Amino acid sequence: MQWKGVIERYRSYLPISSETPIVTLNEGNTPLLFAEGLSEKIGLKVYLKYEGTNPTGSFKDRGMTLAVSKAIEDGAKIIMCASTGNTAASAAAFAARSRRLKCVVIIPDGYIALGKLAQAMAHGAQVIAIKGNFDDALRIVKEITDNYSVALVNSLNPYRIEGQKSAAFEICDVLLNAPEFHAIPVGNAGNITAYWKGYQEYKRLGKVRTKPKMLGFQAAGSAPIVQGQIIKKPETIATAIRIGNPASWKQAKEARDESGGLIDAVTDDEIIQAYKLLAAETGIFVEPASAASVAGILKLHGRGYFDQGHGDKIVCTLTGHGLKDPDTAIKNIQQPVVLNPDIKEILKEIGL
Ligand code: AN7
Repeated sequence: MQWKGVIERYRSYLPISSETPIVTLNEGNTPLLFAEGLSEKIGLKVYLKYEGTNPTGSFKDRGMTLAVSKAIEDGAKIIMCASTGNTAASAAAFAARSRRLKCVVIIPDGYIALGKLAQAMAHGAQVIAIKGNFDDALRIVKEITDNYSVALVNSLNPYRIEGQKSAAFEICDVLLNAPEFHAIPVGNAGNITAYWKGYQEYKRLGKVRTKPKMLGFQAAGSAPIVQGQIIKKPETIATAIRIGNPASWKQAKEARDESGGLIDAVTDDEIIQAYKLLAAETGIFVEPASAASVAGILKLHGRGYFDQGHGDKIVCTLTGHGLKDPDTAIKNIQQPVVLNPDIKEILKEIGL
């Protein structure tokens, strides 16, 4: 039977009625891949939840199907978000899919990856770039959506969190329990909030016996939760998580503390190393922000954090596809050699 998206699959766990018009791109049902090399390195069973196979190439589609369906049910004509790129791409696609919503996105000029900008534009969103960062954009979008009849589809919208919790359900449905640890990049902190909600609900309903320790990772130059203060000028190569004042800050700390986990920072160098390792050794191409979860567990392994955990399972969410950000890929990976169309030259280069 064809997969029909996260609302159809998890309808009874979601605030959906028979009246809700469902807008879906058949998102979700993403692969959970065992990572042999990483498991050997770390001494736990490492699984990768690869969200890059969602229709717009990131986890945002899980929440957007719900946010957009509910916006239409509530009579909205226009949806709006601030975005470091992926939310914009997803909102634009679902608005197009609905065939009735106008979509407006506000992005930080010069700091969104090329693929995401291309998506938002291709799907016909109105794209407004501001001379400011994501936090400035979100402040403006909140003010507009508070005062005009425009639906906010950032993760402050509770339906976004409801949809995104489906990723935790999928993991539990495959592993037949929760993993011992769950590692995840943290930007605006909606996703760590959503996963923790999903895991808690499955535990409460008796679908799983345990809950994971939540391990969140921010980029070192954009780590307000780790530093305990707003970062006015966040910086990182991982533009998706270049956020200095996360909307779900409080909920992220609750996820960390209630689960007995942690939120730590990883440097851009650590992110790029993990990014290259994933591409070269697991066959999974992610965008830089996504590699923060793997960079994070490698860092924790380095300081002996997992030493007691042999045999345990850890799931890393890989939030978005590598093709989102071709510039970073080309800058950080070896360039092709250019040769004449001469078979001898080419054989020599290959070493045959
Ligand atoms: C690939 O699109 O905030 O902690 O505006 O695109 O839930 O914010 C994106 C965030 C991780 C962080 N990985 O998730 C946006 C936006 C990728 C992302 C995050 C984002 P949250």
